[in-house]
Amino acid sequence: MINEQKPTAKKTVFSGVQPSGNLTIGNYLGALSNFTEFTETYNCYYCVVDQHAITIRQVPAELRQRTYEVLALYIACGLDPDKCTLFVQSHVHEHAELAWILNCFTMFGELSRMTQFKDKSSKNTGNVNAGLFTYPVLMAADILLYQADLVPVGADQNQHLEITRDIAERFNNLYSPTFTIPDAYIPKEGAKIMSLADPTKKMSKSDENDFASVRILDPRDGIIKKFKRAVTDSDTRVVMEPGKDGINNLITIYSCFTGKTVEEIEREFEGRGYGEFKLAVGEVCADALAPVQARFAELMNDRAYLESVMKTGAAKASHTAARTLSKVKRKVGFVIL
Ligand code: ATP
Ligand code: LTN
Repeated sequence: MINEQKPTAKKTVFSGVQPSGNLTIGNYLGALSNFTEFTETYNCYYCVVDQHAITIRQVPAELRQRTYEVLALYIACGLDPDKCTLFVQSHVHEHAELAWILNCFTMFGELSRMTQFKDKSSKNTGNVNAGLFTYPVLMAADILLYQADLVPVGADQNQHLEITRDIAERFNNLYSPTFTIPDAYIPKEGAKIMSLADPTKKMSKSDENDFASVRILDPRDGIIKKFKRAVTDSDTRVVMEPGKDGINNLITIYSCFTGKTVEEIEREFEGRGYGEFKLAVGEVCADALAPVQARFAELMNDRAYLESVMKTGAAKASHTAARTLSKVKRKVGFVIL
C-alpha cells in the first residue's frame, strides 16, 4: 500500500553517523564507504546525528567541531551534496518531534532488550540517562520521517532496524498505512570490523585504547604502526580459520581495501608470516585513506562551504520531514490549525 503510493518514484536511502569521536575504519568500511553506491539510483539522505551523540556526555566545543568533521568526511568519501541530501539532525526539528510521538508507541520492555543500551549503560554507569534508553526511538524517527526503504549500516545496528520496523508496523496497524517499512542494508564484507587490541570486540570510535582502532584521519605511519601491533595468535599462517579472530579481522580488512577474495589473499601470503602481512594491510589501508584525508583537509579549511551544505541540506530534509510529521499529527488526533 505504502509502496503503491510512489510506484515510479525513486526509492529512498537514509543513514546517519554520530559525531561522537574520531571516525574509525569500522565506520568507513561498515557504513560510509557504501553510501556513495546508492546516490545514482536512490533518493539519499545522510545525516550527522548530533542529537544521538549527546546521549553520552560530550564536550560542547568538540561536538561542534566533530559535526563539521563528519559532514566533511561524508563529502571526502565521495558524497556529492548536489546528488544527495547531507544535513545535521538538530537542524531539522521534526526528528525530535516525531521521536516524542513514537515514544508513546514503543514499549519499555522492547527498549530494555536493546544490546547497545545494555552495553553503553554498563560502560557509563554514572550517566544512564533517559535519552540513552530511548535512543532507538529517535533513530526510528530519523528513518521513518523520510519514508526510507533502505538503511545502510554496520551489523551492530540490525537490532535498531528491527525495532524501527516494529514501531512502524504498530503505528500503521493502529491507524492506516503511514510509514514505509525499511530494510537494513548490511554489507557482506566489513559489517563488523573488530578491535585491533581485542579482536573479540567491535572496533568502536569511543574506545579509550588508541591501539584498538585505526582512525580514518590517522597519519600513514600511525596506521602502519597500529596494524603492526594488532593482537594475533601464536600461529604464523595467514589463513581464515575459526579461533584466529585477529588474523580473520586483518584478512577481512585487507579484502575490503583491495577487493581480493580470501582465497586470493591466503595464496598471496602463503609461507610469508604475520609480520609481512600486517605491513601489507597497513599499506593498503593508508593508500586507500590518503585521498579521503587530502580532500577532508581542503574541506575543513572552508567552513562557509560546509555551512552552505548544511543549510541547503536542512531545507531539503525539512520539506520531506514536515509532510510525514503533519500526517502523523493528524492521525493521532492533534488539532491542526
Ligand atoms: P560509538 O563508539 O560512539 O558508539 P560507533 O563507532 O559505534 O560509535 P556510530 O556513529 O554509532 O559509530 O556508527 C556509524 C556507523 O558505523 C553505523 O552504521 C555503524 O553500524 C557502523 N559501524 C560502527 N562500528 C563499526 C565496526 N566496527 N564495523 C563495521 N561497522 C561499524
Ligand atoms: N545509531 C546509529 C546512528 C544512527 C543511524 C540513524 C543510522 C542514528 N540514526 C538512522 C542509520 C539510520 C549508530 O550507528 N550507532
